Amino acid sequence: MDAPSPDSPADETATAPHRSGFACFVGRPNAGKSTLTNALVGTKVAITSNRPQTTRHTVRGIVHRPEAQLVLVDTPGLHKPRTLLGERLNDVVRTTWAEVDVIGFCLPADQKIGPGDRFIAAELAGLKRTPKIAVVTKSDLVDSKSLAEQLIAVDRLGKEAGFEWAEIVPVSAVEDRQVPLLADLLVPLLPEGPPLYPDGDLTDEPEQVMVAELIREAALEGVRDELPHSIAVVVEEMLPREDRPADRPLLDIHANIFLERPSQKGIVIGPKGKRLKEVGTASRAHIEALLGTPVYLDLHVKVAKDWQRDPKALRRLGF
Ligand SMILES: Nc1nc2c(ncn2[C@@H]2O[C@H](COP(=O)(O)OP(=O)(O)OP(=O)(O)O)[C@@H](O)[C@H]2O)c(=O)[nH]1
Ligand SMILES: [Mg+2]
Repeated sequence: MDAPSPDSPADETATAPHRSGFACFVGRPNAGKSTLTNALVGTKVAITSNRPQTTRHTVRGIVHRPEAQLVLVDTPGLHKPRTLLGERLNDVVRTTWAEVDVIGFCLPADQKIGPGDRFIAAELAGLKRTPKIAVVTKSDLVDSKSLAEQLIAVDRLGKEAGFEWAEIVPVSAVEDRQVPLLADLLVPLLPEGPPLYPDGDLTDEPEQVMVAELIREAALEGVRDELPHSIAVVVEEMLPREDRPADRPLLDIHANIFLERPSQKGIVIGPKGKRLKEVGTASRAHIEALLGTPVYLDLHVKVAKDWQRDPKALRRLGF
């Protein structure tokens, strides 16, 4: 690149090259990757929950700046797999981090660095050319002394794995602390290039997938133990209702909630269908906000026996 000549305009944005590229967030389940992705994009592109392994596919969120376009790739939490689904999710993470321009390793401020984190750090060490930023998430949950200790521990984690972090930055996605700063740190690590997505696009998730995810997010609320892992949602059909006046449209959405065992149906449906109705009401509000149209949501609960371990079922459910 040519050095700016002495008489070139002082305005930096006029001369700085435009940058664009991909940054992925990785980390253990529940580390706050999806919440952080949403905070950076400024809208909900990925569902979140306090259950581990909420994210099951990569979700792209796009941050637009005058001088850069930063494409964030939220990934499933890397974990010790116990099912075929778990193995598939880990494969998705490894494929993603091998392809991106910069990696953001998310480590919660309120949890001691453990074997899971060291395992991830050791794998990241193999990606020698990709810059790695350590993102200490959920900084609102600890006092400044604990946060300082965690930053030191994270620094050590990199050194022990054999690499230096490009940056170590604490953030709180919930309280919006240092979130724009993180984008500022990621952008210079992207290659020069034109925007990759049209102006204003915030994600490339298909609407049908986002709708299914919003239903799954509502279904995860309040269920415990193994059940969250057993829930999968597929939107079968989204069709505008016929014979509606132009000023009062209605979108019919038919979706199936799949579980792994018949015994799980009662919990998800609830007494007299109460829980299922709550799931419908909660998710419909989010879906209507997303699509900007009134929706009639038709939910059915079905069993796909042991789908997390069954290659055929996984394929049918889109994994
Ligand atoms: N207090 C606080 N909680 C947070 C913050 N970020 C995320 N959380 C909470 O942490 C939990 C997990 O957040 P997610 O964003 O779903 O975590 P994830 O890393 O995407 O999890 P997986 O998709 O399962 O790998 C949720 O209950 C969030 O509300 C934060 O900055 N502060
Ligand atoms: Mg997630």
